[in-house]
Amino acid sequence: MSRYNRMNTFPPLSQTVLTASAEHKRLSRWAAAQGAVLLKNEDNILPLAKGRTVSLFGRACIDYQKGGQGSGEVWSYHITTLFEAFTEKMREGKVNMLTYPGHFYGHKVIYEKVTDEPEIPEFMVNDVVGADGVAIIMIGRTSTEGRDRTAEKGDFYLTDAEKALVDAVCAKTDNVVVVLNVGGMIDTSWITDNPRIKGALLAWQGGIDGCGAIADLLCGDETPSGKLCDTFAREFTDYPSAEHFNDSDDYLKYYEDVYVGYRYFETVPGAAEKVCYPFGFGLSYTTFEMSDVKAEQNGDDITVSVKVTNTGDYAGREVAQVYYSAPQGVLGKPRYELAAFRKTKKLAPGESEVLSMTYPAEQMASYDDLGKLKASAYLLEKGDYKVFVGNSVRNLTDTGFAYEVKEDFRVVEQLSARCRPQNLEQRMLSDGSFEEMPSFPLNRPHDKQPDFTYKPTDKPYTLLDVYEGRCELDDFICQMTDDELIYITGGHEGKSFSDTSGMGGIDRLGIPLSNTSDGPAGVRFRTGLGMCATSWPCATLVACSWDLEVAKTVALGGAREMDENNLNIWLTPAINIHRNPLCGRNFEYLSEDPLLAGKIAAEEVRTMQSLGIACSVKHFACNNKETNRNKSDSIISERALREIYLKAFEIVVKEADPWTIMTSYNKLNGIYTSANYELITGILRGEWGYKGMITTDWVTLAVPEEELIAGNDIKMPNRDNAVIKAALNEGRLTRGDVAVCAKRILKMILKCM
Ligand code: BMA
Repeated sequence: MSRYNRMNTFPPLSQTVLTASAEHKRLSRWAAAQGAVLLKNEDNILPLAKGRTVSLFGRACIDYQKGGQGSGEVWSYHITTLFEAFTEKMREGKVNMLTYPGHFYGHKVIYEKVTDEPEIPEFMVNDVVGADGVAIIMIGRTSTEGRDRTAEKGDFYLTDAEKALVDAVCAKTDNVVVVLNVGGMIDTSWITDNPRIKGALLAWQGGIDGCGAIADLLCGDETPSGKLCDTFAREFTDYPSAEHFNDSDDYLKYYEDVYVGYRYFETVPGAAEKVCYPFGFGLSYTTFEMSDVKAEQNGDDITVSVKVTNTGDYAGREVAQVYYSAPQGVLGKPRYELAAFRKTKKLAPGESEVLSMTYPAEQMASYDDLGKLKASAYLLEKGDYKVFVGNSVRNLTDTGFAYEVKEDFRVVEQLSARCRPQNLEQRMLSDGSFEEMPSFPLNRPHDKQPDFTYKPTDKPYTLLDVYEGRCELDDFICQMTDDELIYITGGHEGKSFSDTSGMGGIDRLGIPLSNTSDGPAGVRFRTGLGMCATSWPCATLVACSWDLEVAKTVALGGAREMDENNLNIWLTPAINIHRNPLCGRNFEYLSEDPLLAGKIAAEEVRTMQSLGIACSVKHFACNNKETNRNKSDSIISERALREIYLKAFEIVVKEADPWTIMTSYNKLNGIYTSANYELITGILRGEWGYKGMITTDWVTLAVPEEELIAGNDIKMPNRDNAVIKAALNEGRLTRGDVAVCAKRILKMILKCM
């Protein structure tokens, strides 16, 4: 119970030793190097030969985007620039940098936008050519919560000025390396199609010392080992969700159904050639061979083992990826789906490692939402489920093993229909055609809850009495007045350095206030305090590491900084699916694939909660667009909802038992997620067995009492208590409805003590 006495108190300076420390900066730099993806390396232009002359181009080399904006932005002290990072490498004798570009870009007028790209003097290129040097061009992008990106120049596409820069450099040399400092998918066809660009590193937004990581990678102090967590297509319009992404500010229709990301590009005829860089792809400075491939069934599990050998000249790491290919059957299926993955340790040249990966055969089932075979059931259809292993979805070896289903179909899990759409006219099938969708009714149940009858007492037990076993929680709750129950189901301003509020805080009952703080890239302090924390690599980069150790490192670092600042609930991880490149918050999310997202996030949750820091897995669910996010209705089939958009949450709930989950702002098939009984009590609690606490996002528009009835326990950052009091008095709500929510909040606070 190390925290009880310091909860909701400002930390003494002596306590905050790891926050924004050099040690955490070093760890952040290491993590950033693990998730960068080497897209191109012709003529082995990389790693840079020792002492090679380099010259930096692009205003991003002095204006690095460490992460995205909004609640996910972390205030950090100095962010290393690429110019500084290469200056350090020059001091170490690794490279010889022509230094004036840093001065050139540094002296330009104040840049208005991340994409402002000044015209360069010709001598800047001539000099690097004259020295037989390498021109490194860095392109930066940022995005923010609350606003979506655009499929225009300066966002998904290069600006004319950026294109002119690339053309001016490539006109004189083909020793060109491009670095992408971006938070999400952009057009990469100008890299793929241009032979004069020999090298390309997708470095994402790598946190406080992401540029140090870039320099480590380009100079060979680190070998790239990241793999794409998303498909990079040629044009924005190549994505199946592009056509309708901006149909309306009031709704978002998921017509592409389960065919999102590689599930679309590798399945639907004609889509494959639209891909510049496929899911799971990433080069290394060395080469690897996968051999001794074995796949077998062990009871209900499938185990795949593969020997990975470093056959090249550099130490490096490889990611073994297991995919299955299900029979199309009646329901139709993506051609491949990721089943498991493992990353090798750093292998020296010639060194091997045998990786073994196991997953349950049931994982390959599909959900029959329309009752074509067995309504509302996950089922395996007749035929062979072939198993493959490789190092990207495009580079797979058939293991020769197939999991055979002899019967027409096998029910794996019988559920009930929930969260079905009223007006999704159609949805995509695996051949790219569409089928009509029926309209289903809205459903708003209201359970009868236990009374928790009020038992007044002059000398109430405190929550510490509950914690130390002198009082049962139910008895503790019975001593709470209606007003106290209502009070605890809303957030309250706390005494902390964060800019979000706390949960709990009733002195009469010794309920401490557990303070919250954003966000996925690190602890976000209140703006203007001058307080700084470590900014860790963005979530998308962490996912591209395909390495649970990286997830653990970031989660451990952030949780330690939460703890030493007396903060208890860390509003992370954010695990919505990368459905469309334009979603403004993709930098905070993990992947187009729910298994990769779920496994990475589960490791983060286990890690932070091992320190007694609560997570808040967000935003549950289908927050895949920022425009009008407080009102927009995500309209989606039950199959796509369960198989894709809920799946990462399901993995985290079942494998990591998150203490809190944050519902999203948006509606789901007509009902706000924060007031969606079928989603919260039906699926999350009823089907997955979730026992934790559920918070709204900050300022939701649902009817407050409907949120409590649905099982959304606490309204953040605060609530209008009179509204709930009126609902109680008018019988629209019972004391029990409020008490069961208060109980889950108190159980969470007890875990934080
Ligand atoms: C909301 C959301 C959440 C965030 C919360 C608290 O706007 O963006 O992701 O955790 O604010 O700042």
